[in-house]
Amino acid sequence: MKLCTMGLGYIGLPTSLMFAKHGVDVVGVDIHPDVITKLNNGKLHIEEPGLEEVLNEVLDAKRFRATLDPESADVFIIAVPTPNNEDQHQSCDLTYVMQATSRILPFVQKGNVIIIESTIAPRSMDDHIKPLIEMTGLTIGQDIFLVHCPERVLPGRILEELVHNNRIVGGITEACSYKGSLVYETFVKGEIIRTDAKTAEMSKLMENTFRDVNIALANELAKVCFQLDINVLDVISMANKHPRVNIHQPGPGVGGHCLAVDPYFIVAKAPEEARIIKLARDTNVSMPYYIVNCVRMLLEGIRKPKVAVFGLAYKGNVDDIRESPAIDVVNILMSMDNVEVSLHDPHVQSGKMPVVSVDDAVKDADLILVLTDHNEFKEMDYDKLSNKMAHKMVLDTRNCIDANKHNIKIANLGNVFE
Ligand code: SAJ
Repeated sequence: MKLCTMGLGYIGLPTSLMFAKHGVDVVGVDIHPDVITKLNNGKLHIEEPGLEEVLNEVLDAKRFRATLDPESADVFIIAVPTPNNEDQHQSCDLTYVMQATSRILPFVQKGNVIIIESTIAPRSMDDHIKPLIEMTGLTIGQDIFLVHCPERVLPGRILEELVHNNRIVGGITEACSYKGSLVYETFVKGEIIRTDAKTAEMSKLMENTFRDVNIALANELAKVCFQLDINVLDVISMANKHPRVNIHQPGPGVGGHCLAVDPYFIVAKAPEEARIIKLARDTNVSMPYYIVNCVRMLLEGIRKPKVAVFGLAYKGNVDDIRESPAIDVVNILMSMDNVEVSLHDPHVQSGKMPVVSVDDAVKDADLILVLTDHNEFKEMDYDKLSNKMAHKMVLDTRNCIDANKHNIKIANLGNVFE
């Protein structure tokens, strides 16, 4: 089998490499020449545990190569970004998916399977992608097979989840679903569930929406508890002792290219009905302002305070800063008069943001503000670090540091003003 993947980002690359590892001849296509050069030289442009080893393994076996242009294959996978449009409800921008799909059309032949893995708004397959493919003159379900198989892997655990997660294969026809499922049987050990395209689209969106709404509930609870002088983290751990309750963790907000983006695709399609989903988004978007307010209160009375921000990535142990709430917090802090801000993130390369070493970041700082739960931050000796600070204050917005291990107070969202 030969596979041609369009898009070599956080999803397209690991997926391509996994197919190659399991004997498929893979050509990966990306529009960025520097990405192509790096990958063909065995170097990654993204951070993901274990991935570079697999890249080198499949390069050595000559099962994978990266290139700028698509070519004929048995199976095509489209894994390009679907950002939000800048319209009222932030609907799904299908531009990249349509462009990538158009680019493979000259190479599509009878018998091919075309798979859309990008997350897309409900009905995108039926209303937009199907008509585009039909321009080839080939009959879907007979000559070629079109499916939506949404990716569901968790950054940081992609290699494991690619193999073990269940997969939803939503075909335009039943024959499409069947052909699509055969492709994933190459390496997927989880259940491969066949359905239609629109059910697959909506299921994927609701998975991320479910999580976003639950995090919003935790964030709302944090605000309510703050008003009432109750420790939100204690409340969550008590309530979660109930066998059917699982309140999520409050924090500086929700980031990444999934949870902070996908729920809007549903809202945009049914704004009158999708009210809880929209409110949850608004709550999560408000969290950076809430955090800055906490910071402002902690720094009250200090004439020209310095805040050392620990963590820019949207979550722990990844280098991805897309939609990161930490970036929003930093931007608000930087817009404030008289506040100096230093940035430290061991996973984010300088260039994307002006990050500095831990020592430079904390020197003369009044507050360490932990915004990302990287392992490095959990293991630091804050007593030692605080000796370099003007004031010994730490606010751990992710509740990731063991406060009992330190003499200085490590505040979190539950006890920030105790
Ligand atoms: N977060 C909280 N509180 C929590 C849990 C998470 O504030 O209790 C924050 C994180 O810090 C982060 C954001 O939410 O900023 C999202 O992180 P995440 O780990 O929940 O999810 P992602 O965006 O890395 O990956 C999600 C996953 N979806 C679900 O778990 C339902 C993954 O399986 C999907 O494949 C991925 O989206 C995707 O690509 O759609």
